Amino acid sequence: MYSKFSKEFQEMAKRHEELVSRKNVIDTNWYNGCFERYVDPVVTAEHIPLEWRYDLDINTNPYGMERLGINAVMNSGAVKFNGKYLLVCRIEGYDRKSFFAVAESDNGIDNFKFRKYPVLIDQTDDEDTNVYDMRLTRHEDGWIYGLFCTERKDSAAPAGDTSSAVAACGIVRTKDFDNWERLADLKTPGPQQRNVVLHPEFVNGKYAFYTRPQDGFIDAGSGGGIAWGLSDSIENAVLTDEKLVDAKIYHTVKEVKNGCGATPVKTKDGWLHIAHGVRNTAAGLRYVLYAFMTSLDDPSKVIYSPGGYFLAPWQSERIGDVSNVVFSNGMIVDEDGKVFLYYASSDTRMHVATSTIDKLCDWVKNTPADPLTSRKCVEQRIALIRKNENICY
Ligand code: M1P
Repeated sequence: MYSKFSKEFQEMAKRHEELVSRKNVIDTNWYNGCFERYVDPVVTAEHIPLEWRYDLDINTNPYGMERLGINAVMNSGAVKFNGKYLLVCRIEGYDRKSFFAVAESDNGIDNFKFRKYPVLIDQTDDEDTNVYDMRLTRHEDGWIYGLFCTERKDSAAPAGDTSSAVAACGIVRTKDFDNWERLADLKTPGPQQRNVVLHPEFVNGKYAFYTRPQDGFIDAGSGGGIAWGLSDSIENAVLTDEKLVDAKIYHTVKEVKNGCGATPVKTKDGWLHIAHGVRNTAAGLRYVLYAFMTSLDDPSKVIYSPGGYFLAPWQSERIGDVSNVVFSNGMIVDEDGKVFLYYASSDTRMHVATSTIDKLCDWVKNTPADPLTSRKCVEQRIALIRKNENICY
């Protein structure tokens, strides 16, 4: 019999503690000179505290059944807060609803522990059905903002269509990650929005947003790619114009759609972005991460655009609820330039990759652009081989 004080529960609690306290180490089977991967995911469904999943009262749950199970922990925003590496995780219950919870670690690669309760976000007048994928921005106005996707059933869908939804950008802000203030949803010319990111600095005295306008819930369609707009207010944020920044392009890693990932990082060379690109395959959509850099003078202007992907699903990362997906919406940079890139694999679990700002800037500035045809790609590769042949030191 399971109860809070039973031997069975104590054993389960011990196994859980061992999991969440497990040391994580660099995976030596991976090398690309740019970033390190780690042997274990940093947060999974199994990391969720037992008391969030089990009724531990022997009177109401005599068989010790898990009734409020967790299906996945994925797409997490990230920020350094009070010296800790803090994730606002997207947690998905067995009931398919996602919600947010704060997990913190002293070193950013293991021992992530959840705060006592998940985050309870106020509703607006238009109730959200589902919320997910929060990007955290420490803004120069003094607040930490969380921009997330809010999803509601499409009221214009024909009767019998119980799938069509409308996605928009919800906004909350906090100073301590316990108390959250909900602001009005972002209004944009694009009919649907996902993957909206708040730029950390004012631009021309305004709040600046990277958006991803889309025609339908899944289909980015004429949305074109990652866009940019300015708003006078954050409490009632409105973009009257969305200018295309980084277009989706035929026969590239971002052929079907793309979207900003973590809040861009300011470097001496420009604003560093790790975004996701999507292409179609016979097995369904494939999501990879790619990188680009925008100008310090004009953060809506792309100045470096290395070809191909930066990070793709690898080994067991390929398999999950939505296979062949990596997705990132959180990155932390330490004062010494070490980078912690948090990414989810296959909409199932969270990982970290580490690098440095110097390496990422080198990658973005010196990796050649996609030449866009097979012929030009072969020419590019032959040039590399010839260069290697001629090295004589
Ligand atoms: O399933 C893969 C991802 O699909 C969506 O991303 P996008 O808006 O670019 O299509 C999001 O729902 C994301 O949460 C999910 O990981």
